[in-house]
Amino acid sequence: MEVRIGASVLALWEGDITKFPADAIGNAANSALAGGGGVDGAIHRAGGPSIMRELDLILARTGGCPTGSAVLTSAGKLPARFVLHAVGPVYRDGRQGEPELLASCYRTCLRLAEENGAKTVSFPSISTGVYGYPMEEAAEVAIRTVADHLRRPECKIERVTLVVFGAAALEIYERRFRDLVIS
Ligand code: AR6
Repeated sequence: MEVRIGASVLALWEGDITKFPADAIGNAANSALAGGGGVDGAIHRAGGPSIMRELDLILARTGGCPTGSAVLTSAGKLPARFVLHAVGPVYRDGRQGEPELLASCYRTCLRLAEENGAKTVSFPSISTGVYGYPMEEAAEVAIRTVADHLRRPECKIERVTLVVFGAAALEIYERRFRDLVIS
């Protein structure tokens, strides 16, 4: 499923994000940039050790990455030039600034992608695994935030693909996608 927004395309895809070619691949990381399970584990396994070496240098320089922000590395053996390591919020009750922090992850990644000349970007559903963000609410934030970015006349990104894992997540994203950007 995909839709044209301004001069760009927003698409949905189900599957393993490490198999999906894009100039920049989003990751759901943690503020210690320490690697982990879920999509983070898959990205490091598929990309190889060079990604963690770059993150270690960033960590030494900055002390980590705050929630709601992101850092960029190269992509090792992944079918991409860059990985955008975003730190999503841990979901508590939705009233601790989670939606704004989650939106800020997507915005920061898109800005970093543009600054580095990436034209195509893929994102996993940040925060919806270990960090417990309800899929329905996270889908709304992801779709709205990316669509808002693509609508800006100065947007340089040509295609963003939201890559979700599993049929249940796809169904939720498709429903929100129809409500928010197709109808
Ligand atoms: N491709 C696409 N999506 C995936 C993949 C994959 N290969 N694997 C999992 N997902 P999570 P978080 C989906 O837990 O909630 C890590 O340990 C998954 O189904 O990866 O932001 C980090 O190091 C879910 O919908 O990220 C952090 O410590 C979504 O990706 C912490 O987990 C995000 O799930 C971050 O937690």
